[in-house]
Amino acid sequence: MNTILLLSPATPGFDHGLFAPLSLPTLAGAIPDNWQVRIIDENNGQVDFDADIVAISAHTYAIRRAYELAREFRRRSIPVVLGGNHPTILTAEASCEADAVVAGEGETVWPGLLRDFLRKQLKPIYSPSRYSFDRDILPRRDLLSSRYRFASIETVRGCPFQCDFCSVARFHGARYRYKPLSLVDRELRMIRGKTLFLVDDNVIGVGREAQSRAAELFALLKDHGMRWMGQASVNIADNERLLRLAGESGCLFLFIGFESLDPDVLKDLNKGANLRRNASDYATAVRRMHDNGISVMGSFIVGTDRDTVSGLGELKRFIAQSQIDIPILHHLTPYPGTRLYERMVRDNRLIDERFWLQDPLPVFTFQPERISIDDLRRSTLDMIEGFTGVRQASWRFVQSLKNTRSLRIASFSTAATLISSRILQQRLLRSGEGIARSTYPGDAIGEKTGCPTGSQVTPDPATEVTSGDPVRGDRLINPEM
Ligand code: B12
Ligand code: SF4
Repeated sequence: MNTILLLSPATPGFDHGLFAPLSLPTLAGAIPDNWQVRIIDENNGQVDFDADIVAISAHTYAIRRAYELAREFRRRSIPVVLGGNHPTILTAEASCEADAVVAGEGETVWPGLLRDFLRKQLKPIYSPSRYSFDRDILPRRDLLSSRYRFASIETVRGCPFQCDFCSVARFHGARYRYKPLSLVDRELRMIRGKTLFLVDDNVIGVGREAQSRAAELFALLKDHGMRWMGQASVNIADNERLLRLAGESGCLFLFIGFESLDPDVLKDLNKGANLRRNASDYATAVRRMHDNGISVMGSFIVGTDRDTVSGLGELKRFIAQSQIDIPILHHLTPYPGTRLYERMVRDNRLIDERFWLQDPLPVFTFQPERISIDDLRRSTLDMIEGFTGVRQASWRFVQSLKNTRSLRIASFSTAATLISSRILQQRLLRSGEGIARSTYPGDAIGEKTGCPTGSQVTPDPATEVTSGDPVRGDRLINPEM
């Protein structure tokens, strides 16, 4: 029997023991039965070369390591297929490092691709259309190591929002595609353990259909006696009924992208769900989630063109006094496939136009307009010290305990805040050692082979946002069912 190895590259500097990955088990579930399938997540195991063909999954933040591994497999004459977000968007770049690139979702491509492989006729690029969850494909979680703390599950793809920094709508489309609840039910029966990570980008979504689907999903999770964590837009707090159902269904944590306190930044980021909300609305949203026993991971974006040292000081004070259980900071990063990236390339603002080939991945990829990178680094480190200092960490722990009445949740929240803050702190301290330019040998090879050396977005109809109607913030007012 032929063997295919599905491989996820290491992303050092991030924490990986927590959530079981879903990309590889999902692909494994779609591979014909006459193939032996192996999975290696390099974050949780060691790479070996025991395969007839290897398929590597990579987002931008892991692409450098993906290319390194691809070269090693090809050196050993093992054909390489690359897929995932980055190869889909920068297909030409990825095709320099692979025998075949899959640009798009990977469920339906395998019978044809593996037949081509057996005939030694792999095509350079496969562009499957978006998957409509119409087949009986179940993720092969049985092939994963048992070392992950929480199982993951996906129930929907697509997002009608068009946040400037996010590639989800481009990759998965602007319309929701729901996994049938009968399939979700079958997956839930197969999952060992009772605590889940719902990887859906927004567990509530927007519009009546999305919200009645959310209610059905919560009922199913409740029937299974699950506890779960997920991601939602802040408008979940406007819908008391849905919030109550989420709480009753075992929701422990929600990741909420608050992003900014500044309405102009929210407009710049096109953060539809948050427009017309201010700091006091955020505080109300947090309180309502707590009232339903749900703990809040609140994410804020720093390093935008409007940030100043004093603005970041204000954000620090807001977070310090807020009841957010797990505050998280993200530096604005123009990942390929986003409008932000296209603008940064057009305006020639990227410090390194292929920053994803640097090792380690840089925190600072462009110079914001109103704050120097050194000040931004200092202000962020200062905020992190606030989160992790004994006084604030203990105060937040006590608040979490009071708000959620759960020692388990409060302890987990404190640990998660400390771990995520430390990860960013280390990246920031390393980034102070100087802003490196790409050191990857790809550029030299590119010159020899004619592969692209600069940034380019491959226009690919499969990944264009053509369907669906982008959602504007004003449609989110009164989203009651
Ligand atoms: C879950 C998730 C996480 C989890 C990961 C948990 C885990 N163990 O996997 C957590 C919360 C840890 C996380 C963290 C981060 N994430 Co994240 N995350 C996601 C999310 C919401 C879902 C991914 C998922 O599992 N989908 C379900 C699986 C089945 O789909 P899939 O991975 O897309 O795979 C399909 C296709 O891509 C394709 N495919 C994939 N690989 C391959 C390979 C081959 C060979 C083929 C043929 C096909 C193929 O086929 C699959 C089936 O259709 C996505 C958003 C999204 N909707 O994609 C963001 C996303 C992937 N994350 C993103 C980012 C930026 C991050 C962080 C860097 C954020 C940060 N600053 O800390 C960190 C990095 C973490 C790290 N280094 O490990 C970005 C990536 C952008 C980019 N261009 O790289 C995304 C797209 C979100 C966004 N807003 O843009 N993330
Ligand atoms: S709401 Fe915004 S950040 Fe979240 S998936 Fe949709 S476009 Fe991306």
